[in-house]
Amino acid sequence: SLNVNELRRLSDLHPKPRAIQFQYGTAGFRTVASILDSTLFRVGVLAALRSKRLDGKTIGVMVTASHNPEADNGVKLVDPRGEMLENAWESHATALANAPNTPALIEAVEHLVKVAKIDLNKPSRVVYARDTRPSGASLVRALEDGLKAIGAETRDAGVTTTPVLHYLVRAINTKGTKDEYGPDSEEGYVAKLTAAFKKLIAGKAAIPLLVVDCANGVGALALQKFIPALGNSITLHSVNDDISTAGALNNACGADFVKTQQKLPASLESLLHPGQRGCSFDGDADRLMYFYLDERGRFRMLDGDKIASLVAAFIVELVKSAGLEDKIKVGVVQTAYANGASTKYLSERLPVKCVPTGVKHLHHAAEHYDVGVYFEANGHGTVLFSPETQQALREHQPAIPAQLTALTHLLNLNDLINQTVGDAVSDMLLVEVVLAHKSYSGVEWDSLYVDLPNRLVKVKVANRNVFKTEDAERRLISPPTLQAKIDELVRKYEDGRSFVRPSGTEDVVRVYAEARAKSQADDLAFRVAGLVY
Ligand code: NG1
Ligand code: ZN
Repeated sequence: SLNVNELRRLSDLHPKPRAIQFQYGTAGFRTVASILDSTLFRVGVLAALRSKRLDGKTIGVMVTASHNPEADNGVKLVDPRGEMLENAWESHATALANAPNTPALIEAVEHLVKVAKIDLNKPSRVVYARDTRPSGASLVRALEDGLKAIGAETRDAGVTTTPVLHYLVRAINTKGTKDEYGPDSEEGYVAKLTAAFKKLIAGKAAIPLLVVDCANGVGALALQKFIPALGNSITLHSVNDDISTAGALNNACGADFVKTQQKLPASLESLLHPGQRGCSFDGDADRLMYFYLDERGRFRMLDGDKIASLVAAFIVELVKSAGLEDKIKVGVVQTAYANGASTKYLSERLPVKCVPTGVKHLHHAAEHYDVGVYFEANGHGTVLFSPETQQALREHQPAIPAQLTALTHLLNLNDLINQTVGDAVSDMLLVEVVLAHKSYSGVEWDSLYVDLPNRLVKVKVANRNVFKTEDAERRLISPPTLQAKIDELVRKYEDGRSFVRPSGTEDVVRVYAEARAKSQADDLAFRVAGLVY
């Protein structure tokens, strides 16, 4: 049963700051680190209870604020298969986080135990990790108190990336079963991915040196583990790998900087020569942006949409070469932020679905395909091979040697790709495999289609909750007359498209616009922003 005294004693050590409302959003709880102590404690309680609800399966907790400023932090829960927390429990998380004091928290916990039918006698297991943020260590102590209050068995995965934590959760829960996902350690993960990578590029021309911007975050630590394991299969030059200087994290570097500023971090300027490519991770290494300098030294960005297009086309080819095109259908999932040119390119080749922002939506939609490729334009994404597809690959009897080669590549891709959540390292190796197979440089990859110029702006509004959307966030239903005004504006621009949605991670409304020319995209974005303001 619930040890109320212990819960009370520990909760009193982590009082909730008054007058603050927390919300479990698309990225879990995320805000300035200094107000998160009580939330971490309560997430510990919740994670331990969720594990009991799921018969002692291991639940994950990741402490990170990803690409957000160093002073922020956040926390999200990972379900047993390595996926995002089930929807219904997001509101339980919000309810616990907002209980004003210890008695109210105890009441909320007792209520949750009842409505969610939690058997408190079940075991409870939780694995947790954090990124390199200075606030992480003390927030993890608050989390540990919450886990202790419920009596969970815990495993501290230390300082590591978000995708490694997701992988660990799945690996732990499948250990010793027929669905075993891989060794349940970070070393095991590195070994699994690097072995697959080496097989995939065997016999291909040497890969040119790749510059990797680690955003001065935990991706730098991950790379330090991958580089020796990769040996001479690829040479990675890690930059922005300073995880000890205060204020360096995500500062003027990293995937979010590259995507939003559409320019090369100054710290990379002297490192790239014309023709050479590089890539940027975000602060917890689950986003990846590529770029290269053209022959005139101009910066060219290869974002999540370009990655999706490259990878999806490659997998379609392999499926065909393996003689499996009747059995295995490849589909792509995007959000409204996908560049219109990418959607056009992809739709002409395979099924494409648009879903609301947030990895959980993309992930779930991708699960409906035999092979589902999903990427957000900002570089977060991965590829999912359905269980039936994996079985079909294992059982397929190739008729000719070329089919065997393609089949082997598909099986190795299944190992190379982190199928719990997007991983910048795994995605980077995936991109390099495709480029090696296609003998593409950045130029050929870039020329799959030409991005429509676009502009993303944020607008601070009094209350972002009055903005309600439909059609995968592409249209507003509230405030009532706004969408008609946006439509009227958009009609004036060649290839114009614009939409407005409330952010799930910041207290702002985002306005996206694209059009035939850059000046038009900027103009449209600012005029729509003017309507919103
Ligand atoms: P919000 O703040 O809801 O726009 C941002 C990103 C999402 C996703 C989440 C989670 C954009 C425009 N939005 O969400 O794609 O990555 O953060 O990190 O990039
Ligand atoms: Zn991230």
